[in-house]
Amino acid sequence: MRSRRAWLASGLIALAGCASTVAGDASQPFVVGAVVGATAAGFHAAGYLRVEQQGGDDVLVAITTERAIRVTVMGPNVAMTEASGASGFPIQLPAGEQMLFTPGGDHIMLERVATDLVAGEQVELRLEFERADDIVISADVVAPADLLDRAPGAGS
Ligand SMILES: [Cu+2]
Repeated sequence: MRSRRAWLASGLIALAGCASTVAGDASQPFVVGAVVGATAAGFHAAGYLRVEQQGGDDVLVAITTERAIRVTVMGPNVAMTEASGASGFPIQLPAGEQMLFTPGGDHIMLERVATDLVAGEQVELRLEFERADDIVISADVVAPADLLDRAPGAGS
């Protein structure tokens, strides 16, 4: 019997497929299950997603959004601190691999969001690659208590 987490993950994959501009194009990266934690204006919002690369080697150059000053990468595998001013980008995306931003691991931070991010709404994120076309996705804003269930993880 499939776990609730697995069921949720498959639902998220379907949603991400609708939101991605390049879904189904095997030569392009695509994004699965993007969520952002509900956050009050002025604070940093954590974001989680999985980027899969079925094409050749590429580089994730940046993630941007109109809802925050900038988007950075944080976590145990990122050689930076918030104080260093570095963004954590660019990130290598080798052919056939995936990049997982997950709770407890590396994640993205939407720095000082301009207005409240309210659970139930969506935030547009633009992923910029060295080779592939930009991908624009709509990440679901999720209450903090629901993030572990909704975010992509190693088990989903
Ligand atoms: Cu963070």
